[in-house]
Amino acid sequence: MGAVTTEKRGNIAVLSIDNPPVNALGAAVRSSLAEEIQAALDDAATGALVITGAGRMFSGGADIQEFGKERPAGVPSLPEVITAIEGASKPVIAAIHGVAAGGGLEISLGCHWRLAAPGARLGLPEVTLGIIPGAGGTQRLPRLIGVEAALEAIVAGNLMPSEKAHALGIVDEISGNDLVADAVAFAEKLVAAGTPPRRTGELEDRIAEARGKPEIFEKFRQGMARRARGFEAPFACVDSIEAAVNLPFAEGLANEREIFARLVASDQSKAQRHVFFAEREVAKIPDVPKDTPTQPIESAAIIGAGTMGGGIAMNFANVGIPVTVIEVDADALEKGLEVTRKNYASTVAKGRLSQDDMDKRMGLIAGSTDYGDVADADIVIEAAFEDMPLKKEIFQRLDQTCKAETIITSNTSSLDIDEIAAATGRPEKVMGTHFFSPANVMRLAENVRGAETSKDTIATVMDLSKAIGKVGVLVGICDGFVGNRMLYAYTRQAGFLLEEGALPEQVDKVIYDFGLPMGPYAMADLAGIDVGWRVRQAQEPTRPKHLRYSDIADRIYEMDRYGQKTQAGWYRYEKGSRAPIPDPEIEKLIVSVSEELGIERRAIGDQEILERCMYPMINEGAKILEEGLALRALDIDIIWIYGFGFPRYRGGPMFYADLVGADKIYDAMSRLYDEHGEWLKPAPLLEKLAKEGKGFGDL
Ligand code: 3H9
Repeated sequence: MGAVTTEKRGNIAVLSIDNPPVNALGAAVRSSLAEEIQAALDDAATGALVITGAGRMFSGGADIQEFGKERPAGVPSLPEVITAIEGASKPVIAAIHGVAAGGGLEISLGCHWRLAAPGARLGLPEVTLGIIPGAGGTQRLPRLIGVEAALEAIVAGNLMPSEKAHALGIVDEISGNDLVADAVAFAEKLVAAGTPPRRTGELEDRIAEARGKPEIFEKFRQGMARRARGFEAPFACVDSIEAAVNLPFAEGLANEREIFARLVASDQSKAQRHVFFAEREVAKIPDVPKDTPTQPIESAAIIGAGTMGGGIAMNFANVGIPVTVIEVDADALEKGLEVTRKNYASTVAKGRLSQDDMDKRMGLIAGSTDYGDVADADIVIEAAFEDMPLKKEIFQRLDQTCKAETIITSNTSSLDIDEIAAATGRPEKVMGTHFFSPANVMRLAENVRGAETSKDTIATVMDLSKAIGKVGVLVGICDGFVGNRMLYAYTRQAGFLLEEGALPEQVDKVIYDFGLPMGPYAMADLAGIDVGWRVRQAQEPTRPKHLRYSDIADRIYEMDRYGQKTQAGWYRYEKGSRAPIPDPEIEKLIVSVSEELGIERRAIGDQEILERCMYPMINEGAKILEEGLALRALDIDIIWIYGFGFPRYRGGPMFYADLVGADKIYDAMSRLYDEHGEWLKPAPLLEKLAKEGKGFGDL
C-alpha cells in the first residue's frame, strides 16, 4: 500500500495521505500522491477529487528531515505535485482536520476549494524553520486573503483556527459534522453543476489591491525591523509576497523557489531546524522512558509570594490548576497577591486577557499563612530566599505536613538540592524546579534531578512543565545549574573587558547585535545590581582564590546604584523610562579601576568582545557536558534560548559553537588562556572535539 490511498465514494475519489505521525510530505508521499491524482484524473468514472489526511491531521508539511538531502531520482518535488493539483481538469477539494501546516496548507491552497473541521489549525510556520513557504504559499495565500493578512500570517508563522481561516477566506466552508462526507457532498454538487476548477493562481483581485503600493511592504518591514533583527527569513517572506503582487504567477513561484533554496541551505535555517528537533528532544530522558508512571497534578502550592512565587503561581492558575500561596504573615501575603493582581490587570489593559478570565484566574489563587492549607497539594514549590538553613526548615515542615504523595520542589537557583532533600523523609519526591524571571513570562524551567529523585517524580515534573506552558529541561546539581553557571562565565569576561578598555555600552551593543535581547550590563540593571551582588557574596566562600573577577559591579552596588529600580546602575535612566543612558560617572569609575590595576586601557574590537563573551560561555558548557550535568548539548541550547533569549536563528550556544568550529574556539580559548589565564582554561572536551574535528552535535 502506498503512502496515499484512494477510496471511491460514488463518482468522487477520496485520497488520504497516510504517513504517521504527522503526514509529513516526504518522497514516498509525494510520489504516491502524484500517482493517485493522475489515476483519478485518468478515471472517466471520477468526477472530482477530495484530498484528506489519515489519522490525526491533514499534514504537518514537508518532511523537515529531508532538507539538505538530495531528492531521489524520479520523485516529484512538492511544488510539482501542487502544480499538478491546481492544473487538474476536475475539481479538487481539500478536507482539512487536525493540522494543515506549511506544505500541508500549500497542498490545500493548490486545491480548488477547502473545507475544514471546526477547531482544525492552519498556517505557514516555515519562517520558524528559517525558510519561506516554498511550495507556492507566498504566492497563493495573498491571492486568497489579500496582501496585508498574508504578510501577518506568513511572517508570524502561527497556526490559526479554522474559524479564523474561514473568516479570512482561506477556508470555504467549516464542516458541520463528518468532514469527508461533507467534502464529498460538496464535490458532488460541483460535478452536478459542471462547475469548472477555481484555480488560486489565477485569482487576481486581492493582489491587484496592493499593486504599485511599495509603501505597504516598506511599512511592514519597518514594523518588524526591531523584533526580527538579524533574522533573514521574515524579511525574505515579505520579499516573496511583494513579488507575488508584482510578477506574473509563474515568475512569482520561480522567485519563491529560488529564495527557498537559498534559505534552506543557510546556517540560520539549520539552526532553526536544530531548535525544532531540540525542543522535542529535551522531553526525552534516556533512563526515564515515556511509559514511566506519573502522578496527576490537580492542585499546587507555592511557598513564598515574592516576585518568583507570585509568577510561578500564575502559571498554574493560567491553566486552571488551583494553587495556594503561603507567606509568613498577612501583610507579605497581601502585598504578593496585589502584585499578581496588577500583573494580570496589565495584561487585561493591553487587551490580551478578558476581565472575566482574569477573575477566574485570580479565583484559583488562594493565599494563606498556614502550612496546614498545603497538606493535600499534589505539588509544593518552595520559592523562599536563597538561604540553606531556611530552605531546610521549610522542607522539614512540608515533609511533616503534606500527604505522602506530595512532590516537593525548590525554586533555588544555586543551592544543593540533595542537601535540601536530606531534610525530608522523602528525598525521592524532591527535586529542583528552577524558573526564570519573570516566572509568568519566561518559558524555561530547569528541572534539577537530585541523587535520590525517583524516575516517577522526574516524569511527573517534566510533564507538569509542559502542562503549565513551560519547556522543562532536566539538569544536574552544580552551582548555578546550567544556565546561570554559563552566564557567570560570560559576565565575568564582560567585566574584564571593561577593565582592559571597553565600556558597558560597547559590550552591550555587540551582544545585542549578535541577537540577544540585551547585553550583560543592561541585563544587570534590569535584574538588579543588588541581586548580582548577593549571588557573588554567596559564591565567595567557594571561589578558588586565584580566580579573580572584576569588582566594578560591587563598587556600583556600594554606590547604592541597583539598576533600573533606582534609575541608576551601569547606566542612568530617566524617570519612567527603561532606556539606558551611558553615564560619565560610570566611565570615570571604570577608568579609575583600570588605573588602580595598572592596566593600560586599549581599544577593544567588537570581534574580540564577542569571542571573549561567547567562547568562555561555550567552554563552560563543554565542562557541564563533561560533568554530565546536562544530558546533551541540545539541552544547553534550549536553556539559553528559553531562559536568556539567545537567538533561535543561531541555534543556541553549543550549536553556534559547531558552526564556528570547535577547533577555532579551542584555538581562541588557548590564546586567551595564555594571555589572560585565570578563568579561561580550555575544557578537555573542547580540546578533544577540536583535535578529532568533531562538534558538540556529534556527541
Ligand atoms: C515546509 O512545509 C516547506 C514547504 O513550504 C516547502 C517545501 C518544498 N517533518 O510536534 P509533534 C515529527 S516546512 C518531519 O510532537 P504534535 C516531530 O519531530 C514544514 N518530522 O506532534 C516528532 O518526532 P518525534 C512546515 C516532523 O502533534 C513527531 O513528528 N511545517 C514534522 O504535537 C511528532 O511531532 C512545520 O513547520 C515535519 N514537518 O504537533 C510544522 N513535524 O516523535 C512542524 C513533526 O520523533 N510540525 N515532525 O519527536 C509541527 O509544528 C507539529 O509537529 C504539528 C503536530 C503541529 C504538526
